[in-house]
Amino acid sequence: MTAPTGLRVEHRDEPLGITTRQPRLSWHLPAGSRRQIAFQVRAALSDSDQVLWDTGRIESDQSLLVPYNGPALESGQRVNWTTRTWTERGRSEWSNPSWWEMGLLSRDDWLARFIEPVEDDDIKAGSPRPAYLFRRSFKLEHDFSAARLYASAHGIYEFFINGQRVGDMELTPGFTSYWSNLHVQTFDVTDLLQQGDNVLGAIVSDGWFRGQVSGARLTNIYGASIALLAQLNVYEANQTLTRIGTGPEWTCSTGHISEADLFQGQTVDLRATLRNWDSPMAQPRGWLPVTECDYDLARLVSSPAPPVRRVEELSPSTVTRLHPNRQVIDLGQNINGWVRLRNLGPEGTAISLTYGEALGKDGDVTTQHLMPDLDAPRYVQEPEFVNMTAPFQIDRVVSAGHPNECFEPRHTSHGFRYVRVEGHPETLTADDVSGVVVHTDLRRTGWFECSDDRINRLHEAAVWSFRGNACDIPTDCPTRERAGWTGDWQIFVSTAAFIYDVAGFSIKWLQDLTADQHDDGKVLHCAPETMSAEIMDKIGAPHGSAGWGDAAVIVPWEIYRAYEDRDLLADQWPSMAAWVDFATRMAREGRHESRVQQRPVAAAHEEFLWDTGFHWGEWLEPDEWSPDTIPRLGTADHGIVATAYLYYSARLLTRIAEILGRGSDVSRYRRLATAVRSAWQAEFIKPDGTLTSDTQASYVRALTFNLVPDELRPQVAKRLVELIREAGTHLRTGFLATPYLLPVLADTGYPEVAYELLFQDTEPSWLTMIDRGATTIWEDWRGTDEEGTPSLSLNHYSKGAVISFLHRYIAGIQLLDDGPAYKRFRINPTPGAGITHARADHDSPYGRITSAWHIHDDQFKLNVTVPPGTTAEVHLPDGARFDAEPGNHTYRQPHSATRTGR
Ligand code: RAM
Repeated sequence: MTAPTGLRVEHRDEPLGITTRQPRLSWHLPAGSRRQIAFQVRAALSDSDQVLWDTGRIESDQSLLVPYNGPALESGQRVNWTTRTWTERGRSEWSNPSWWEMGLLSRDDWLARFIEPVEDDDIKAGSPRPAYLFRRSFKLEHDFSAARLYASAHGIYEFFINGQRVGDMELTPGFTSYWSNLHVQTFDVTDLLQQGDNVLGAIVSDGWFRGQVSGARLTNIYGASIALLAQLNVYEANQTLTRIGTGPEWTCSTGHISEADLFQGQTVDLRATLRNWDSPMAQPRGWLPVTECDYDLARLVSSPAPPVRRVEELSPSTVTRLHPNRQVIDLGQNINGWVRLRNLGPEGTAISLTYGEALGKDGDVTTQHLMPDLDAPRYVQEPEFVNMTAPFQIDRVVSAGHPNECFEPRHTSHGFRYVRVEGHPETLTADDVSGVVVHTDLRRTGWFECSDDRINRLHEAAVWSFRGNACDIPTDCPTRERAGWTGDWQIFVSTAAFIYDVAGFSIKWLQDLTADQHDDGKVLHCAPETMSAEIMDKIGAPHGSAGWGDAAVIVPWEIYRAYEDRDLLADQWPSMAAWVDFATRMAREGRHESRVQQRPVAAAHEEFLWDTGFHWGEWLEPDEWSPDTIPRLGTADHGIVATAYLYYSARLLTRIAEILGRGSDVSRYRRLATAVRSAWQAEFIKPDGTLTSDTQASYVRALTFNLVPDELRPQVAKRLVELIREAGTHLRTGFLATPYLLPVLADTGYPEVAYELLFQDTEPSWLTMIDRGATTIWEDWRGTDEEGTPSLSLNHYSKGAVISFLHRYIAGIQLLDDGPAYKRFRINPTPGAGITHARADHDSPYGRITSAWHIHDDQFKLNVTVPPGTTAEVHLPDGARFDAEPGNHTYRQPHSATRTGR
């Protein structure tokens, strides 16, 4: 019989250098089997034949995240492992072996010390700054069998050994809350070294550590100096370990990169390239000593997420010469990354590249809409904000005139579809330039396709928006702010989990959210923190907003649902409980001005009403944005939103406490949730089912979070539909409610209204974006007006959460709360709007799920694939229900039997 497949360690495909001491192992059941009855895992150190750990036969259906429980592992140990299972078909073969390798686990493993360049104070203060080259030569006396490089930096590093680039990761070590977690990358460099003379070289630039971050373009937020940390471990044939670490033997110089900043761009003079600086031939002169620094090594860990890579290259769809000195490249797709330019003209040609998402009326690249549209005088006078409106996303290169010369700025990144090229004597062709797509190298896990091309393009745009905003952290946009806005990821995470494996990516981000959380439980607007409490106070938008801070609860919960990572819930428990306790205290201790006016003596339920503090509220409903939006939000009463989130998070916490077996917390948060729900009802819902805030978003939230008494649900849903009709069958939701809008309509018996909104193509709507040529999702409903004038960012994924309706309702693959990782799921397709076929595939942790339907000659035919180890309940549009075991199934019904509506 066949064997288990798809062996994985933690949530990683390449578990090299992990620092998790008890890595968790997962596998897929043998093809064709239904249920795992027992398993056995066997592990051995790679350099020994002896079994290190053998579980023996364990009666269990667990095939996901089974913790390694053998003898403690040491730094650098490599483990080979295999598994076999017992299913209803008997015992399987052993799987093909897989492996993992431990990283450096303790500070004692580090001989290396951080090194910094010697810099003047004015360089430390200013930005952008040059990238630095570091090098060290050394001799390997003996033959060797293996070598690993462990590296990290304050800044962004690229490593070279004997003139060759090490690995294919980009923007390493990535973005984390650096003083709490600093990631170390591990590289197998056995093939790059030689017996005899060798050189280690690194290029280090500002990156997120001290370069510009956030919409305010703040610099030096983690420190004023960049630093490099690296250690080469070479295992000689006789097992002796030679270690070469960064330290006083290293030297440093500036080189061809005179400026490098993630926002600003990169400036390179290829004539200044130091030839062979990283190869053993050269003996460079004039290199300077480095400063050794004793920074904390205890925060060094491996990343739970996959690395950032160059994942794809796009050829330009057009190159237009606007006038002799200026041409515009159109990639045909808005992306995050950079260009690779292979034709740099004759020696001394100075080329500049300006990256943008839109063209102005003149056909030239415009970036005006990417400048923060705030009440400028108010902010710009603050010394921290000087950069806020400076031009950005500009690379500059001067050619050295060498054949095969190439420019690729790997110390910056840009959000763009268009590039303005100035100073190039020739008209560029597709052979000269490509767009390099750069983001976290996530594993694709989901696809959707249907008979309507515009809906398919909407899906594509949402996928690209996510790809454009998954550059080591989930960002709001890859241009103006590039910040890990908590609200945005809270909104999108469950949608992202349909299309990519975002477990490791989210866990990494949550570690930073937690690290930066304040002692009082307050969660910041962004993770990692990019704008301090002082700065947010100055802007008038203090941290701790409902719907944003709730990411602390919602993100772990959604990751648990999609991947069954129970340990994540346990790890995040203190953070999530602290957030809910913070919100509860805020509710108890304060009252909004307007409520004090209206009711001098507080009503009893107000203890559970959260109406103080700063909240973004629903955020960016159609036409909401103006430069004074933030001051207005600062004084508004957001009680109806904040209390709703307090209830939702308290309810999730109750459920999570149950899963974790935290008995007293279960009753505590259940009581809290009940009290908050009653308070919300007492304050915001009228006897006829209308709400005190008569907006679509309020009704959507009330229904989705189950804030409404059962008997009023039909009225509340009816009012939502009325509001939609009053708006000419248009949505009027902003960030928070948009993902729930179509699902809630379908769930309350109005699937046809959901479809009408989905297919609406006058403003505001999703298809307006597609019809106006969007290749990513806009931040504002009016991202581009009728005239083609852009406003705000054109690449914000939040409204793209609508595609979860395509997966969950049109194709109908639904994750059930009591079936994490799709162990139990529902297939419940909702055909409508003349769609004749639809299909979604999802590579769940147990394997591929498919739901594909076709309508032909009044026959509705559904094909379903249920992976081994799971079960599905299949609901047909005529109301029939079936239980489906692992395998492929086909169902048919007359299409005319489809039930729509209430
Ligand atoms: C915007 C960001 C983000 C949003 C916040 C409130 O500036 O782009 O999307 O979450 O504000």
